[in-house]
Amino acid sequence: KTQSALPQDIIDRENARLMAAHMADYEALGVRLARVGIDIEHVVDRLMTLEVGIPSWGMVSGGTRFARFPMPGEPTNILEKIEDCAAVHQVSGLTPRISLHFPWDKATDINEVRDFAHAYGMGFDAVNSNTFQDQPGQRLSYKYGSLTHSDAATRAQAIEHNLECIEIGDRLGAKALTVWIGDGSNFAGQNEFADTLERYLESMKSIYAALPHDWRLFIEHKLYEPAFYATVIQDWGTSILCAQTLGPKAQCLVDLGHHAPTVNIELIVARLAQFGKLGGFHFNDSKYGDDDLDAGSLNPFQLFLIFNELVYAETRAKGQFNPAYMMDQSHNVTDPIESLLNSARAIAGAYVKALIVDRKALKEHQANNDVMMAHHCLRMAYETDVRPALAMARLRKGGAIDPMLAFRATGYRAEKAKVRKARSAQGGGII
Ligand code: LRH
Ligand code: MN
Ligand code: MN
Repeated sequence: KTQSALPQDIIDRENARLMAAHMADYEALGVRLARVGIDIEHVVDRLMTLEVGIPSWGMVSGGTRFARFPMPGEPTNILEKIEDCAAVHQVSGLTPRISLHFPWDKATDINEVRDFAHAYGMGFDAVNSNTFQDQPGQRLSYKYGSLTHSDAATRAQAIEHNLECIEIGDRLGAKALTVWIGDGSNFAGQNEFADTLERYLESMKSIYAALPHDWRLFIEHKLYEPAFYATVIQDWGTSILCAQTLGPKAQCLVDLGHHAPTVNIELIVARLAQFGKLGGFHFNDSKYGDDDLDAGSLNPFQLFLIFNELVYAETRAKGQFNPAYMMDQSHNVTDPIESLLNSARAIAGAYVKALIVDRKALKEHQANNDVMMAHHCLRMAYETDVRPALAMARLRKGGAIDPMLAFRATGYRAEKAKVRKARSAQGGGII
């Protein structure tokens, strides 16, 4: 790594200012955890292995179909997006990879993109294909579907795009392709449920066949939008059936926003993990449906319960457990860098709280059917203030005790506003 996105001396200065208080808090948490038989150093070591990918499409102000409100200094191209991702990683120490989305991130010179990222110490997470929109000059339209389209030539075009994504991803060092399609129907009778799924599997078989040996294929489900009557890959049931049909490299990706409001997502996570089909996550939070709000910003207890399942699944899997953690958020009214820092903190916090659950005691309470004590066991971990452990992990990775304050202190966005062109507010949409 030769480049820094943010001036390190300002981060160091901020850390120095907060150091004495941080050390006192860390020591107090260490004492507290030791009392219940947990070594804080062990927790910090585990946290330091956690890595979460950043969505390239989340680096600019998002929008709804109604409007987009761009902010001064937001990135105008893929290289600037990578630079902003590097800024997030520099202070959080948690986000060393960027997940690209094609053709949105299509660059003429892939090697330049790769080298630019590497210079900042950044790598690449799963690449995403996009057959849910038409691009200028595209031969066949996806209006009535892509991988499941009734027309074979349109399906072939969508397959071809996915193959290109694999090829580009391979050159970047990515190891997975995430496929989310908007295919489905808006009216009863528009198409047959069985026929569209059959065509999906047929298309996905061709994509699966093109995967390099060490790649995975993530199937991302979502219950609705843009198909408002029925979506082809609508839930984890259809997703796991497809993953099982396709083979071992195919796994399910859980985007937290892609479920009906009352659905028990942690239960889905446990089921997928138990059958070796938990491929990864798109972390975010939502109140209604696919709101793409900051992870943990509305429902931190749910995020904790998800990590509680992940920690348990990891102990059961004995080394065979490797979900890809990524974020998928849309930042409509906040600075994307700050929202990603907000989410990084929430994700790391949920993980640490799951790590400090007294699993031995929990098992005993479960065996004794002591419902309240079992629940109490989870609550005690969840209600622990683990911020000093997060700060220590960040510090040891060269990051900031308080990433949000450090980032603000650098004045990064204002600096970028002087040199980056203002982007157009025209049009809604997610990009
Ligand atoms: C679909 C989705 C999927 C897309 C992204 C832009 O709602 O979550 O992951 O690729 O949004
Ligand atoms: Mn997603
Ligand atoms: Mn989504």
